[in-house]
Amino acid sequence: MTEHFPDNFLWGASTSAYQIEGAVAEDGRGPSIWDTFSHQPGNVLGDDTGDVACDHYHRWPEDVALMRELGIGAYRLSTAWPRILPEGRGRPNPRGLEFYDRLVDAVMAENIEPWVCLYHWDLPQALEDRGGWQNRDVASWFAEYAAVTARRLGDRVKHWATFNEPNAASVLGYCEGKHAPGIRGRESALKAIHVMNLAHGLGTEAMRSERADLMIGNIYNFHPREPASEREEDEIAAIMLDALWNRSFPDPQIHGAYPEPLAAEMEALIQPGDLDLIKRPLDYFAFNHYTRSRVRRDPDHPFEVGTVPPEPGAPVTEMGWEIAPSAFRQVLIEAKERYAGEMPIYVLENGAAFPDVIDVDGRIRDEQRIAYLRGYLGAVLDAIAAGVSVRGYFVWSLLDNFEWAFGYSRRFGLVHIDFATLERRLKDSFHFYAELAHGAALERE
Ligand code: IFM
Repeated sequence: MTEHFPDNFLWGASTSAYQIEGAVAEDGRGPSIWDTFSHQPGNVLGDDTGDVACDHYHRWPEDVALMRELGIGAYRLSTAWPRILPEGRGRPNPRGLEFYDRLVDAVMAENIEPWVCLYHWDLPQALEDRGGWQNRDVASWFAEYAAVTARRLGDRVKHWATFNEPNAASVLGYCEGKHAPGIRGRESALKAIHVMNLAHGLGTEAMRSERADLMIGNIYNFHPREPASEREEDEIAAIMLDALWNRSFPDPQIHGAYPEPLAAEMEALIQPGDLDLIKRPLDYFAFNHYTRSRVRRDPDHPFEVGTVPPEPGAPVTEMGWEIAPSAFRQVLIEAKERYAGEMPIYVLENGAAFPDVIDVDGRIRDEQRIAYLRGYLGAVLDAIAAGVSVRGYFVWSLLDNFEWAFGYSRRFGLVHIDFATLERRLKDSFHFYAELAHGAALERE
């Protein structure tokens, strides 16, 4: 069976600054928490760092040409806060702003709409030294950064996101210590969640004061969490992890309240007026989705939550993430019912890591990635048929890149990167996606 996506469906691809740019000490960029974290031995697989990454900072013309060939209508990038404000605040770095200026112009010259996300996890180290996301002042400094960036690019960039997956940045970075800045704790996590929520609200207002015509959102991550057993302790853990991971940002930002299992503890951090600041009208509803998981009580975790591997025999990606397109359809339906209402919905990341092999003829036959995309795009069509107004889908990712604590060992790209030579090579999934972006119907199984 083949099925077409609606006319005007937006096909996109996403990346983020630290994962692709490299050039970490060039043109006045300051260090970020990921520079510090990745240079501490043992934090990242193979002790990989983002020092060079895909060298996109120098090779962006080649990458923009790839975008044109892919046929996408939109490209989502993130700006690096430490490139624009090396100290996190104060005087902007003209060379940092010029880089994004040139990139935005080049993308637009190919009739591709740039979507800009302000925070994809690379907090300036100078601000971490002042308490990072546990310090309320960082929310105001984020708003200054948002204003500077919107002032410079807002004449051309219309779609903005304050944060990408603030849940991952706060939970992995300030609760589990698996990501920068490597902090573990319950109070640190709650503080980071609240300060990031404040930053979203203040940043949104700051951008609106710069220009009234911007479309502003936040990019959540939805990952269904089911109890691993019928034991009460696992059911409680699943409710807690659902609140922490799926709801701690959209609930206050859209409904003005923290979800139940966190609300009482959050009281201590909330100052008068905070929830009004956080709840700002959004112009579109965006989220990322990859998988679902099963939850059990883990007494060693700051929130006593943990996950268990998928059922034996369930299909998984190289991340060990279950491949379950039906869960994606359900997530899209719930996103509309619980949060988006009449707002247009965009999936701003979805994709899969698999061990790619370059065949002797030079081709990368990444059938597993194509099958994953086929299944998940089918779920998008099913959700549209069920009345969910999904307006666009952005694949993660355009390029293989620095996959955080996994370094370069996990490849999500449609374009293969040889990290020794930085040569770009199109995978079969690139051609699959290009056909869809050029208007082909999706062949469904
Ligand atoms: O690579 C990440 C990205 O930075 C945020 N969302 C999930 C992706 C895959 O893990």
